[in-house]
Amino acid sequence: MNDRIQHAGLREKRMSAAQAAELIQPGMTVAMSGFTGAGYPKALPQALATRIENAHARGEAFRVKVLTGASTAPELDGVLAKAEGIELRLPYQSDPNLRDRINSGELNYIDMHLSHVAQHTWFGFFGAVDVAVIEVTAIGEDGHLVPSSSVGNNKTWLEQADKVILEVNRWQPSALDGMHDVYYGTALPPNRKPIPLLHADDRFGEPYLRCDPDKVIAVVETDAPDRNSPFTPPDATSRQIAAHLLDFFAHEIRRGRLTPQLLPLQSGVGNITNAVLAGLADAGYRDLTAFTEVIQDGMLELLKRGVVRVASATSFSLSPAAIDEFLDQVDYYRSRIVLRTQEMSNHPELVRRLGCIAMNGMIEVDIYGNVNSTHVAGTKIMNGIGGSGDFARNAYLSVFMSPSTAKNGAISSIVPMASHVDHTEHDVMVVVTEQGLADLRGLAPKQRAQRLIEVCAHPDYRPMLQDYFDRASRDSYGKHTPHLLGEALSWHQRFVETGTMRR
Ligand code: 0RQ
Repeated sequence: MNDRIQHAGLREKRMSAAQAAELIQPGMTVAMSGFTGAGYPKALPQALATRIENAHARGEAFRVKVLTGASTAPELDGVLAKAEGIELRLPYQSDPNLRDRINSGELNYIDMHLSHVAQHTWFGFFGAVDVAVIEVTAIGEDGHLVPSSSVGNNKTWLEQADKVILEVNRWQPSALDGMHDVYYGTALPPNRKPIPLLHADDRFGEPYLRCDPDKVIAVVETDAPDRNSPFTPPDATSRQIAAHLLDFFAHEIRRGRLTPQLLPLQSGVGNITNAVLAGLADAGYRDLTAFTEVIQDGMLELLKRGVVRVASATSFSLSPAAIDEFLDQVDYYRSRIVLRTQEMSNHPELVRRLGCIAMNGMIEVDIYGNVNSTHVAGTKIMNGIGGSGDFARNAYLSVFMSPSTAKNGAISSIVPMASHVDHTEHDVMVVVTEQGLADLRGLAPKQRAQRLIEVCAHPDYRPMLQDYFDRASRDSYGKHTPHLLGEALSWHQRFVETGTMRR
């Protein structure tokens, strides 16, 4: 392992995860690496969970505040949630155990824009960061850190934390060296300067993370894989949604509003976006660019085929087969992939400058175009807003996609009033379901409602939505954005009470 830890002083700080976990005390704010199941610490959180469980068994209180880049894995969020060891969590999660505990009210969860996390930490909004726990691929002789499969907020965590625990993960390919671009030119207002990025693949930072070796209190060696799940082929509904979106792109090219190279793509994670990416390849697109958060198997495939020329992201979340492919052609991919801090990958200034095409999933949209990405029935968190808001508000085109129903048709994804709003009507340009694509640009609220009902709603719910809209248009207190206030959320109430939105 010494080839991975070249700094002599840091080699001396090696210890077991259990020993390192002893250095974390109740109530501490612990900032961890990790973004979409990539680059999270593998050993320390499990050892910390054991320490917490032992403390609880002795009747002692022990919880910590956990800050990350985005979602992690069972070995981090899962074990700490099960140990009842989390007091506060931010900014994004997707772990079933943690989700249940958040929804049972056991802990506080702050769901926030991913681009905001670093700056809010610098502004002091979360208080002091006691310990950073950061996975790296290697430590250089001068103490520089080769990041692992995600960069996330690691730059900020390393700078802001009082103490640092490093996990050096031998499983992470040393070929990652050179793929990262960590920008150290950020400043606090009012001293900020323009960020020098003009193209998706511009490099304007450093390949390594800086770290003061004196702050490092432990170095833990690991050899464990990321939470990489195999790629599932898109289902029929996803393929229909993708087909509508591809028709729309072709239409926009014909109208001269897009070129055949489109604009830098941001795509969320999941089945639908995978289908869109696959569809782009099949439709013959070439030389596209991606300015996004996560590079998954689908994006790697597009890079391989030349459909996408370059991709910028903050996380590299691949299945085992895709990792083999990456290692096989590592020089090819290294020249085409840039991994940045999430502060940069999701930066509103850059998204606006590049004119990204943002494509994200949603839970529901209301007839006026307000999108709920996070809360089922307005109260139960699914994952979080993630980066969708960073991109949607600033994109050239912001697209939200979902099947028109959920839970075998018991829920309509088009509702009279969104039960929680993550993206307001002002940030939502295009809505796609398997039924069709509604282009809401240039439409006033009542026009948007009619379009969404006609084009996107499932036929089973379309008459109910039309009936609501017609009565609201007649009886609403105000007629600009007509609503029947006593009825607007009744669909959700009916679902909570009966398990279906159907009457
Ligand atoms: O739940 O698995 O229990 O059945 O939500 O839904 O249809 O599989 O779609 O995986 O794309 O997720 C909005 C959650 C969609 C996701 C959301 C239930 C549905 C299922 C998943 P089950 P699908 P997806 C980049 C950008 C916010 C973050 C974001 C998301 C589960 O896209 O988290 O965009 N987005 N980040 O049954 C009740 C509804 C529902 C519903 C779906 N109306 N009511 N349940 N579901 N619609 C990534 C990052 O930022 C890191």
